Amino acid sequence: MNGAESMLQTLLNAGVEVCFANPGTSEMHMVSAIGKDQSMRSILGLFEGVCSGAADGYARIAGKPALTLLHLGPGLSNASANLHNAKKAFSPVINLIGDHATYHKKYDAPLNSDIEGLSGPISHWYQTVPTASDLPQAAAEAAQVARTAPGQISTLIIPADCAWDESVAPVAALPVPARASVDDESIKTAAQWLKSGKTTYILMSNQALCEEGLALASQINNATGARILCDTFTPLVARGEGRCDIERLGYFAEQATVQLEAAEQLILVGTKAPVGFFAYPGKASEFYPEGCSLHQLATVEEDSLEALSRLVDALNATAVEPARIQLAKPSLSTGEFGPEAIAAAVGHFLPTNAVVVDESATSGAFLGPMTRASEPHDWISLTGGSIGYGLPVSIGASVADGDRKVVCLHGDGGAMYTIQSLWTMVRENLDVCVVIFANRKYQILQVELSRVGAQSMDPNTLKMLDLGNPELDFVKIAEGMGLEATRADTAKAFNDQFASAMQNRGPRLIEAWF
Ligand SMILES: Cc1ncc(C[n+]2csc(CCOP(=O)(O)OP(=O)(O)O)c2C)c(N)n1
Repeated sequence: MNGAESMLQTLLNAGVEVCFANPGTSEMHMVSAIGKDQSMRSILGLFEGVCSGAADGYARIAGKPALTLLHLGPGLSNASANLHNAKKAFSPVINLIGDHATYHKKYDAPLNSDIEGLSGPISHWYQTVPTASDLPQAAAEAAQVARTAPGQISTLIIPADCAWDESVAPVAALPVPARASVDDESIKTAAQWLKSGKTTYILMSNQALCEEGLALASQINNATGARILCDTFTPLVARGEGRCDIERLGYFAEQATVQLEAAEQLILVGTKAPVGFFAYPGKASEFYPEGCSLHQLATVEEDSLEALSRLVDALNATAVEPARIQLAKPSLSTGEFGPEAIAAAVGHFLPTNAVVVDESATSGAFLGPMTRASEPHDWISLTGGSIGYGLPVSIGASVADGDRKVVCLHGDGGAMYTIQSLWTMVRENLDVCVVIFANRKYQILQVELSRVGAQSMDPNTLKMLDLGNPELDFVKIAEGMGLEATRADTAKAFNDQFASAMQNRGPRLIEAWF
């Protein structure tokens, strides 16, 4: 067995099943090993940011890592923005980065670069393999690190000769450490705070936002009156019928500070203290009021679910009923066409167990309330603020579970970053419906321009925030990649097109033109 073959078998042993690839010459032995073996599903992305975003989406739904297969430093660089988003989502990902053969490095050939230097910022762990015989063990460690809670990114740099040289036998899966339990003191403090009579809020994210975590939080809310909130941007939240409601912290400081202004005590579960997405001149960075005490019930690495369950016990609230959402779909709009009408249709037609990937940006204001009591679904958000994640993440989510309808709600500006994702959706026949909010501008930046105090209505300034000249035609763009696409510019047209997309399987795109 050569290094690539033994590495592949090692990764299969560790339960890794999918590879999102954009390879080059230095990865040919890995491509060949994957192709010959056929146990690993390999999916071509036409840009490395598609591969890394897809691996993120896959991890969020499958709860385990996929591979990216990338071409040296430039390939990794192209993948980095969506690896950043994945890292902020605590998505497990294993990057395989090909490099020049060990003996070729010294010539500093054109593609030579500091791959380790590029790996550090987007990885929890990276390693350059020294020989083919070291590759299987390194691959097993990469899988182990990726699967270690809360989910990590490992980057394995593989010189070409380490892939093609004779290697040793594949390595069995290494044990993955269990999530750490929080100590008793942490539970005791939280219980005391909740019984203290002071106004106490609980802010949750990550693992705590699964169906079970939300139900435990609802029990705590019912037993103590504590207000429960979640971060603005969260990897995945269980929503809709039968799930328990959670209030999302607003994006703008004006919203979030008002939501938290009465808090005397803030308990954090699987997240950090809430701060602004950006600083604004003269405004505080912290969203919580001055003098508010903070208690970290569970860090993101620790077992939030177990901590919440022990807290429910400590509050004697195990018999308290969580408040579960009753199905109540919004009525369809027939009036003015825009984000509100679109949100109503999404909430109305969303099928059971759908995955919603949200990069709707400013067009998403109505989506939360309109889908609150829809069919049960999972909601995925942009955790790292690097736009262009939605289309690739939708690929990965659909690959992770092909039985679930994926609905990707995307701003037109963000969509152009990784638009070649549409091609992979068609090629893999993924059940993804993409809705493009075609407002033909960087609307959020037009808002931010005045919020940061940089007021300028100069046409040259506004030109940098406008997408209207020339106009993007997403129907033609999609059709150019073989994707069935339509434009809707009335509520009626959108309702009909979205209903049909929800009833039929397979990839399609609706350009919502308003
Ligand atoms: C990688 C990256 N580049 C640039 C930005 C800055 N940025 C934030 S939102 C945005 C425009 C989003 O436009 P669109 O998706 O059309 O949504 P809209 O603001 O119109 O609602 C840009 C360029 C970013 N967040 N990430």
